[in-house]
Parts: sequence; C-alpha cells; structure tokens
Amino acid sequence: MKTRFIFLFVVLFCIVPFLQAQSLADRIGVCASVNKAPLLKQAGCSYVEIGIRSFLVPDKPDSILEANLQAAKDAVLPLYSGNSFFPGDLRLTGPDVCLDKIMEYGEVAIRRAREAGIKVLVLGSGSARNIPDGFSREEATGQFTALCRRLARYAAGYDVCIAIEPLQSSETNFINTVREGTAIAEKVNHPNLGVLADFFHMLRENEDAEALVDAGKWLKHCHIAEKEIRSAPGVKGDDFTPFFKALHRAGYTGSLSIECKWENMDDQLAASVASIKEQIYKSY
Ligand code: LER
Ligand code: MN
Repeated sequence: MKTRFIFLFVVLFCIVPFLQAQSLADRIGVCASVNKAPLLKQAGCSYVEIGIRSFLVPDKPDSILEANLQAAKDAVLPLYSGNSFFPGDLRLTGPDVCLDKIMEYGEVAIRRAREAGIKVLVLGSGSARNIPDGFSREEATGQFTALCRRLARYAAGYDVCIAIEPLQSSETNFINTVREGTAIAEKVNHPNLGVLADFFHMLRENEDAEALVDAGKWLKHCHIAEKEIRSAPGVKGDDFTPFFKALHRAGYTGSLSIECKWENMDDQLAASVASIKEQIYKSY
C-alpha cells in the first residue's frame, strides 16, 4: 500500500512535471531567416519563426514566392510561425480602414502560410493598428475585432491560427497587454484566433505573469527576450521563472520563440537556448 502511494507520488509530482517541462523545452524556436535553420537545430531549437511580409510576400505574385517555398521545403527545421503581418500603411483602425483590402492581403498570407507549413500567424502590426489621434477607441476596437473575426474564419479553412500580439505602448497605442488581447479573443470566440504573450512587452508594461493563466485556452504562442535592451535570454540574467510557472499552471501547449536583439546570433544562440531550458526545468 505504502509503496503504491510513493510510486503515485513520484509519478504525479516528479515525472509528470518533468515531462511537461521537457515538452515545452522541445518547442523553442527563433525569429530568424530560414537560412539560419541549421544553426537553430544545432542549438537545440525545433522551428523557425519567419517574417510574413518578407517571406510570404503577400503583396507580390506567386512567382516571387517560389524560391521561398523551396527554401521552406529544404530547411532542416519546420517553419512553425510567422510575425510582422501587415505593412504600416495598410490601416487596421481609423477612418481609412478598408476591410476588403485588408482581407485581400490577409487571405494571401494565410494561404501561403499553409503552403509553407506555418501554423501560427502573429498579428502584431503595431503601426497599422495604431489608433489615429481623435478617433474613437471604441470604434477602433470594433474594427479590429471585426477584422480578427474574418481572419479567423478564413484561417480555419487552412488550419492556421491567428495570434493577436500585445505590444509595449512605445510601439502602439492599441492592445498593450495580454489581458487586452485576451478580451478581444474572447469576444471573437473562434478556435483559430487567440493571443500571444511576448514576455519582453509584458515586462515593459509591468504586466504580471498571472495574465498567462487568465488567458487560458486563448494563449496560442509566446515570444521571449530580456527587458532592458531586448537582449537574448541569459545575457543580463532576467528571471523568467514566473512566466514559466504560469505557463505550467495554464497547461500551455503552444511554442516559445526567442525574439531579441542579438549581438552575434551565431555565437550567442546555444547559450541562450540552454539558459531558457534551465529556467523551464526549474519552474515545472
Ligand atoms: C515587435 O516588437 C514584436 O514583438 C513582434 O513580434 C511584432 O510582430
Ligand atoms: Mn514579439
């Protein structure tokens, strides 16, 4: 009886958390160009996060995309996600919004994401969504929510998920916290639309890690970098364990991309990935 109890205790409190930590440690990627895939793989990463505008070129004809699709096929790692969605001059809020024109661009991006094997498209686009001076915040929220709804419905047909990315207030005046992004995801209430947590932006906005738990099933993707100068994790030694503990409690099953300013990516990457993994294992 006693042996059985000890066995159950070890499974529940040691083995399960270890396997959960290992699972997240195996879902680390980097925002980088596809030609960095061999470096990423060697450093213990499992995917590449590309730039949507530069890699999927949604405003360019299919012929321009060909070489990129070939590079995706040849890459030693999958392209799991993409950020940098809409160009700054394609207005997502304000008096000049044209939803059909935005969708024209968005639909091409989603179709091409599917072709390249990309599963998550990050909807940051801080300049494009910035609310113009004097424009109603309520109306802008309505415009953005309507856009998210249309993107989600279209993305569902291609098995792609859209993740709203909250950004620090120095980059945009609209959706600066994970809680604000979650509120929009809840309103849209569609399985192909969720929220992203970029720990760098959360630290800049002093948002607590509990927001990850509150986001619950709407949390689809994460980014990570240190607070002060957006350095690679491990450079200044920022403590990310409150975020990882929150991800554990939230039962997070998404991925984690390093998105930072490298001094020298080739030299720094392996140590940075190792420091993230160490913090994950400490937190679970
Ligand atoms: C910009 O600061 C950022 O975090 C990117 O992920 C935007 O797509
Ligand atoms: Mn980010």
